[in-house]
This record gives sequence, structure tokens and C-alpha cells, in this order.
Amino acid sequence: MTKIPHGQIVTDKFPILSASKTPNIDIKTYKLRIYGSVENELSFTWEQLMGLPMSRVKVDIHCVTRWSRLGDIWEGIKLKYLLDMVKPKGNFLMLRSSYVGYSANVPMSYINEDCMVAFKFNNLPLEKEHGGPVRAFIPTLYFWKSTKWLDEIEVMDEDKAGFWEKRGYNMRGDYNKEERYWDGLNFVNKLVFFGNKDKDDE
Ligand SMILES: Nc1nc2c(c(=O)[nH]1)N[C@H]1C(S)=C(S)[C@@H](COP(=O)(O)O)O[C@H]1N2
Ligand SMILES: [Mo]
Repeated sequence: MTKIPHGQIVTDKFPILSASKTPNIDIKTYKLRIYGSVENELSFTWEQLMGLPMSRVKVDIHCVTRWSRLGDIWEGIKLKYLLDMVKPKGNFLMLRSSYVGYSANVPMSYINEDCMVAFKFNNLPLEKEHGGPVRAFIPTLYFWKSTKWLDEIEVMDEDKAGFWEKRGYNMRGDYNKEERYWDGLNFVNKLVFFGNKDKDDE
């Protein structure tokens, strides 16, 4: 039996949660950039990405708004595989969509073999509303960390707040510890020291 994290309710629905409109991504001009605190910055075209080894994982997802989906099949390129190519120096990631100005910060320690740059869901190409043609997939944390329409992975030396983290969501978002919203002093620090401004802030 799968263990359902505390406070979650299992559903067969797949709700769409988007803070923006759904963008149209043209794979002819698409690039995935991996940059920042790395030895070797890289940028991949769609064709280059499709030439990399694909993996399939069967794993549960948990949204902070309390729905969970169990046992879907997700397919893509392991994040570990991509990170090995750039040789990260920093311990944090920012997963961004420059198309819509969304971002989510993720500690490197939560990147396991299930984390991917994902293209397929239950054997079909990802629907646009669910982040198609390409999204981050980080099932080790609440699902807001899985940036849809992903095109930038920044490796950072220090943790910085992403889109929802600046708006009161937890800096880490570990569902096994029920790290949903307000994280006390951490959040106060974010408000006081807004030296945290990200390039996707309007
Ligand atoms: N670009 C982008 N990615 C995003 C979001 C978003 O608003 N924009 N919402 C997040 C949240 S809160 C959740 S729960 C999941 C939802 O993914 P889904 O819409 O495919 O269910 O995407 C995450 N990734
Ligand atoms: Mo969410």
C-alpha cells in the first residue's frame, strides 16, 4: 500500500493549476538552458533533448491544495542525468518557465531518480494545460515545485524564493513533513530582505 501523506485526499481527477495563461511553445525555437553555479553551462534544443535517454517512472504526486494522484506513469529525461552533464557547484535549483514568469526553488538534496524533465504522462504527450510539451517533474516535493513549460534550470549557491514561495508557500515543500505554507521566520526574512528579487518579478 502506498502511504498517503498526512492531510492529502486521493483523486482520479487531474486538476489544472496555472497562475498564468497556457503558453504555446514552439519546439522549433525551444531551448532548455541549464546555467548558474555549474562547471559547464549547457543549452539543449528540442532535437538534442529527444536524443537523450528517456526514463519512465511510476510515482505519486501530491498537490499542496490537498489532492494526490497515485501511480501515474511519467516519462522524460532524468534530472540527475542532465545535472551530471553540467556539473553543479551550488546546492539549490530554480526551475523556471520564462514563457509565463513562473519559478520554483528546489534543494538539490530532493533530486532523486524519479525527478525529470518530463514529456509524457500515462504514455501520451503532456497536454498543454499540464505543462506540455515539457515540464519539470519533482515528485519528492509538493507539486507546485514541478514547473510547467520549463525552459530554464538555474543552479544556485544559496536558496532563493520562487513564484509561490514569495507568496507565502514553504521554501522547501516536503509533503512528508507537511511543509505547506507559512514557514515562520523564514517567511519574515523573505519579506524583510527582499534582496531576493528574481528576474521574473514584474
Ligand atoms: N509554469 C507553471 N508551473 C506550475 C504552476 C503554474 O501556475 N505555472 N502551478 C504549479 C502547481 S501549484 C501545481 S499543483 C502543478 C499543477 O500541475 P497541473 O496543472 O498539471 O495539475 O503545477 C505546478 N507548476
Ligand atoms: Mo499546487
